[in-house]
Amino acid sequence: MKIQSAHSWPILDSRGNWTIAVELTLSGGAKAQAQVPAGASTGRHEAVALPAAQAAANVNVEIAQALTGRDADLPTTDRFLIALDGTHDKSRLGANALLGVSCALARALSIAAQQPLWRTLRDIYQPSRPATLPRPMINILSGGLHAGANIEFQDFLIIPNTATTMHDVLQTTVDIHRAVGRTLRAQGYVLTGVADEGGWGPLLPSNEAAMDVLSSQLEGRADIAIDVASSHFYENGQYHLKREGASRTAEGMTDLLASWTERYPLVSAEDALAEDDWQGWQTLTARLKDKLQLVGDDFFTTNLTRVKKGIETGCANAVLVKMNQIGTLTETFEVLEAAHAAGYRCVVSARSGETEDSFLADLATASGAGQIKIGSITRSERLAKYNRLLELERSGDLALAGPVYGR
Ligand code: 2PG
Ligand code: MG
Repeated sequence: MKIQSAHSWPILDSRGNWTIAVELTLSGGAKAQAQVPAGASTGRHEAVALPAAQAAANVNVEIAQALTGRDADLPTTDRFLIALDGTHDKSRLGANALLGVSCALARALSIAAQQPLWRTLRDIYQPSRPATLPRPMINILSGGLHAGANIEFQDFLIIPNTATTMHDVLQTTVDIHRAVGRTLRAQGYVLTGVADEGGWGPLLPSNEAAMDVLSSQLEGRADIAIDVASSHFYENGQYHLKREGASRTAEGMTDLLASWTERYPLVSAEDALAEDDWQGWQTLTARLKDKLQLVGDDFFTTNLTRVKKGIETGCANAVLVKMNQIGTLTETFEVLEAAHAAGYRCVVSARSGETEDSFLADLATASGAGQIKIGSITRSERLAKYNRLLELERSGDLALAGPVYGR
């Protein structure tokens, strides 16, 4: 099978920013689209997304010309595009242009093979690892860059660890999301809508207040995960918690998390320290790796070189995997493979600027990553993925991954 044509055009994402859609047609007639997400709290080491119009033009002219007539093999195409771009960060053609092509090709191949997307991805990249429905960590309260910096920490999430089906995971989430909303209103917080990922974004006095409200509504049905997204309030060696009028060193942040593991059912912490605070991460990991899943997002940026360095230096014990941080599916699966081989866990993640594309649900399932982070249950760009997971569950072939606890 050959690639027959590639087209791209600008579309809007969930924040009303322009991103791109890509459509690929194969010689057998299979045709598929993919849509590319975008972050707000982006890591400094992410591959570079170009403005949508420019990325779309690159697909329509240079990439379309280069790909037409080539074999429709996914890893070969990804490597060809990486070489065609020629930069270390995909800044010439755009990581968004490359990812759109990569995902549209995967989907076109699955259509040609008449099988679900997750099976095609698994057959290409992970033939020996069992596919599973990922257990979601789901945003209930938001802060940081996703909620007008009301508090500094970005995500307060639940992991419905007692649920045994995706349906139960989501029912638990609906119950807790509503209960937290009611509690906030009862405590006098004004809720005028939801934050970028569908969680509540109230003007709380401190990060700890968010932990108090959330933990009060769990009823033993879920544990807590947080995304500190700390690079965004780190300056000159200090983590500045403006809302509570305090600053902490890396050690002070580690002390705070250690105390939270004693007081709350906290099992996972993402980007607890900043993206280049390697020394801080080493100490944090040495101290808390047996109690917490310590996830690197901006810290790793789904970049194989950074993940390998983290493994070698004993930093973190889990990787947040975002395909647009690196720009191709082939490199995304390389990171998953390296993490798994080292015993690091993986959380496949959406971006805060999302589209109605459900690709991520199939990616997480195919990879056997075991965990997914998509956002909350009140916005359709998130529900596209959750509802796809429900559809996959219905097929009966896939089990829900086990509960997630700290280590
Ligand atoms: C994160 C993501 C998703 P963004 O930090 O993990 O929540 O946010 O896409 O803005 O980087
Ligand atoms: Mg993050």
